[in-house]
Amino acid sequence: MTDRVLYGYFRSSAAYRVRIALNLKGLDYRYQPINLLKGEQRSAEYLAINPQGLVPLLDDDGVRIAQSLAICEYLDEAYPDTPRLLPAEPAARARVRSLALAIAADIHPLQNTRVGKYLQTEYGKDEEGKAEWIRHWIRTGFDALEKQLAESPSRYAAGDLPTLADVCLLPQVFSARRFGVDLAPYPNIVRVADELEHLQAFAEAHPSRQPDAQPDAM
Ligand SMILES: N[C@@H](CCC(=O)N[C@@H](CS)C(=O)NCC(=O)O)C(=O)O
Repeated sequence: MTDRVLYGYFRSSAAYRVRIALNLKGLDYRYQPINLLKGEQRSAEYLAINPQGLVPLLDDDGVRIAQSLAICEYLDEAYPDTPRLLPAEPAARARVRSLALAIAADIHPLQNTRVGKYLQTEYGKDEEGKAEWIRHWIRTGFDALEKQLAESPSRYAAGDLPTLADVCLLPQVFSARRFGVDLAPYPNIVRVADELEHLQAFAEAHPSRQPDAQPDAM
């Protein structure tokens, strides 16, 4: 039997992506919580398996991969008989990657714990200042994403089947709600998120359903 371990944190949106991907593909895994608030991502033990000091990390029977999008693409390539996260046709594939990266590369890094800490220690931002910084970058990214979804509306972010774009979208909407972003200007993003929330693979990956969930920190 394959020994597959996902190192994550219930509220990490990058780990949330990988949980969705594993669920969509029907791949079993063990979940190993890494408490980001306690700094466990920087423990010597964790750095030995992931020098990047971030979650998620997937250990797929000895194949260790950091970075959520690399993990998702690995799963697509290593398990080609499971539902695909990326379409085969080049233009459709590029659109899915483009939407996914707009979230994973351009929005999400600016809301990271270590960025918030740096804003606090080096620039004197308080909790509200940090939250407003995060809301600003989510709104900037969502303004563009909303237009892209409106230009070619479909059931999910990029067609009638969930893809890597959706794997990134729902966790980002979760974060947007958590940080108090007003989603009224983003009807297409909210519509797609509502569709996704009804899919079992997405629902079971929700932060509140993880073993390390802290209900008062949702
Ligand atoms: N680009 C990375 C981002 C990973 C990442 O930023 N993870 C966050 C949680 S969402 C983390 O581990 N933060 C710990 C910290 O900032 O110290 C990916 O997609 O996996």
